Amino acid sequence: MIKKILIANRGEIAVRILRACKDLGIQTVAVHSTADAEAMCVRLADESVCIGPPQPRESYLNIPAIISAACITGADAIHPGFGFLSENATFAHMVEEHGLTFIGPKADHIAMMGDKIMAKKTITKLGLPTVPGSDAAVTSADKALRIAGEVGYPLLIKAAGGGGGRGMKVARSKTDFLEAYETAKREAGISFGNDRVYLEKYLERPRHIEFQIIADKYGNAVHLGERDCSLQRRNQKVWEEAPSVVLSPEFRDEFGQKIAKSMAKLGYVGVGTLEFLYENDQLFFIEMNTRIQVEHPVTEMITGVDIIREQILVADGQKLSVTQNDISFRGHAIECRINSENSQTFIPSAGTVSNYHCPGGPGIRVDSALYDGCKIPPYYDSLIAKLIVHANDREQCLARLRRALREYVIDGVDTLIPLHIELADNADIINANFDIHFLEKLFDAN
Ligand code: MV4
Repeated sequence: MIKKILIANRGEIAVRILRACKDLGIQTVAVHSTADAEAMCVRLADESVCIGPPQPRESYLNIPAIISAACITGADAIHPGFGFLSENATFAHMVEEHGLTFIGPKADHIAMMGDKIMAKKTITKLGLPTVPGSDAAVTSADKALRIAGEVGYPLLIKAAGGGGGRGMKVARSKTDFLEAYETAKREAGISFGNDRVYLEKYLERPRHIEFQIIADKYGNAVHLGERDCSLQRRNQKVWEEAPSVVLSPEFRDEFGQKIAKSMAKLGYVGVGTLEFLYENDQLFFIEMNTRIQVEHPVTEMITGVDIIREQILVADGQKLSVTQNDISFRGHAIECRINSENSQTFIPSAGTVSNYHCPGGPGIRVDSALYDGCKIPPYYDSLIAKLIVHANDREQCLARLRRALREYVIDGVDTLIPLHIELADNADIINANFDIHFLEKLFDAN
């Protein structure tokens, strides 16, 4: 039985994990850099350990410091949150080697899904639809050109070690293929230390739809429906919602169960997200995330399942507390990512929060580590709060969102609140008429 968890993260997700631990009666250890000594999770945790200087490499990515902190405090498990070490298979393996529980999937599954070629191969074998393309790494320019001819243009050259949009090159025709291929391969080698690349048909105007799953060690796996994460800018999601307006309940149930059965067959344990591109009424798998995600709360709001609680319980060898029949989808939820960035320029803004007022009332949830007078250091990701709104339908959800955004006060740093106010009033967003290029086009028009 897990009695004490070390939370190897910071900011709002550290607080979110800590809250799940408290609800379960599990003791908590916060770790922090010198820049985060006064952070909310340090204040709320039972114990805390300083693991190094501000630079992530020396603190939140410092494996020896984190594992030592767990051993010294007598923690039984480590929760990696998202980002940082959350999808590092070596870290997951080392945690287990030290007799600690890694709150995440098996190291082998992290490594498998971290290699985007292997991930696609695995998912194809399980019978799920993937984007048409090469079924393996392309190993020479000659072979690449031949496969490109078969797949057709435009196409994308993606890095096996990439993901999240990093290391992609578009080739619009045979003329620009070879140059794009060589560039992609060279850049992949430099960025990821792995120059294996693969080809995919380039979908021009897709939506980004992802399915949440949870699986236990006993072969039980459930899906919690999908999230529509199409509203993003430069591969950073800005706004996520559930359910997606483009999937029918029948399609969701059938497709979701197919995914859950596939994950059970794979022997996957823990929470996971399968990312798809949606175009012409079809979903095509692109990548799988083996961590808890930033946008998990929208799924929690419409299902009532505490995903982090389940994640901890299945890592501890317990059975899933829910079966597929227990899961239903109620109403609509939207999450706005509140980054400490200028709403027009997206330039990050560090500083001290001089005045803080959080919205509330029916259907409102705020996940953050903010408080009056807290510091926003310049060293880390700019996500400082998530406003999650739930209502009986999308229209009411948008009305509540407008109300909550106008109530929210965060003085002292720039935030994306003004951008979200604009989005919540935008006719195309109100009509759910958008794809992954919506925000870029909106900013070009301004
Ligand atoms: C694609 C694509 C179009 N066609 N693959 C970018 C993030 C990474 N997860 C995969 N990405 C894309 N892959 C094919 N075959 C377009 C994107 C893409 C994108 C995907 C999801 C959300 C936002 C995006 C923004 C730009 C490009």
